[in-house]
Amino acid sequence: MAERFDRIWHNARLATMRADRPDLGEIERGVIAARDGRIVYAGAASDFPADADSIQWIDCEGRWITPGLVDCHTHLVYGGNRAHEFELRLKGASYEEIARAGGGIVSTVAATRQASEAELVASALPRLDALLGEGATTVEIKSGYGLDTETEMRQLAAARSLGRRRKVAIRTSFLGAHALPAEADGDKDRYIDLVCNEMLPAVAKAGLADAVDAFMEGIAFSAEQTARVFEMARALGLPVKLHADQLSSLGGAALAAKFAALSADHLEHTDEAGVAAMAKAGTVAVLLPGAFYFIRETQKPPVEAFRSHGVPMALATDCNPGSSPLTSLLLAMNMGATLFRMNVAECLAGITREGARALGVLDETGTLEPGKWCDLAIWDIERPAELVYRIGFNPLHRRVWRGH
Ligand code: DI6
Ligand code: FE
Repeated sequence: MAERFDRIWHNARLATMRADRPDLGEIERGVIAARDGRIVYAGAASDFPADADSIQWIDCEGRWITPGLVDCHTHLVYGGNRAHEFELRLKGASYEEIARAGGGIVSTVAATRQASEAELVASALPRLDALLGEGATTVEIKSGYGLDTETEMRQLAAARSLGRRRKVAIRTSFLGAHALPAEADGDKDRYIDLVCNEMLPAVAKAGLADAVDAFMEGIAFSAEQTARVFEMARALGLPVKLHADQLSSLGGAALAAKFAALSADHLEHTDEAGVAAMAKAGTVAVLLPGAFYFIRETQKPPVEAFRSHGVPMALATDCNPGSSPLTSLLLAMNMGATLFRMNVAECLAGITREGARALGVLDETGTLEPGKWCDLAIWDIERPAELVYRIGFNPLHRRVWRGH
């Protein structure tokens, strides 16, 4: 008897992004068949059973299908905005100067503390919709603008709520160790006590976080303080990731690797020893060209070293109000190519397969392979390079999340 599917996309060209195929894992005359939201077949039309039966057949008219896009690093949920700070920067102030003068992250903290969960959801929805409008099907969202237990939990709850309002998988990361709140009176160690002993256990108990992140930086937390947060995350069974080596070289990549972090992110100032440690630990390098561009950083992440050591590279928006007000993964790819000299296959893998790996969900999404969720982006393009090459143009034809 003929095998029965829910939906079949045919007459398509596939960029499967499978890790076991070279480049994009392209298939020129391809078919995708789905049942119960999962991919059952993604391959050549010539190998697909001619008598297959399906509730719906979708003729893709030669369009390209990639995996649904993954934005593996965002701070999408926050109150207020920082357009004013941008104006100050245009007058000459640097990102670090503004942070040290009490602006920066802590000004967003004040606005976030004042916002209700409903207000946080409402202000984040247009940003989420911008990502979805370009084919995103999985989006990570961090806390880190509450810096007290109640507001951190409200931010994470707002992030979870976004996932019920739109057809998208939301992965949350607790980033209590993002900045020092004013009421901590400059005592970073005591604040880290609060993060470890109160915030993290409460967040874990409520099931609000899928991972734990920290900002290890001169203007944020030290290696020792970060390690304390990671020890507690480990005790609670939560994977870790790290904002590492963004503005200075403090050995963040090596520390992330020591804790077998899912990812280390930013990495502009990472040295070769850090890269080697990441390779050994299987930690993904998440590169964030939007932040590099927006704060006019000049030190580039060591892309060539990541390549030669075999460290997987992901790309993400880092969408946040201070250093990367970016809601476009297509533009993140263009920046990855133009600013960091990543090639087309690396850019596309960065917002699909490697983004999924950086979130620990590669067995669920990120490539076109049987068994995974049927998360697709269908594009009106002639060749995949167009997705990377164009600036400010969105050729998305249709987005499919879990088969619909
Ligand atoms: N690194 C960043 O670039 C953002 N957070 C972080 O840890 C900046 C967040 C902000 O300025 O609001
Ligand atoms: Fe970030």
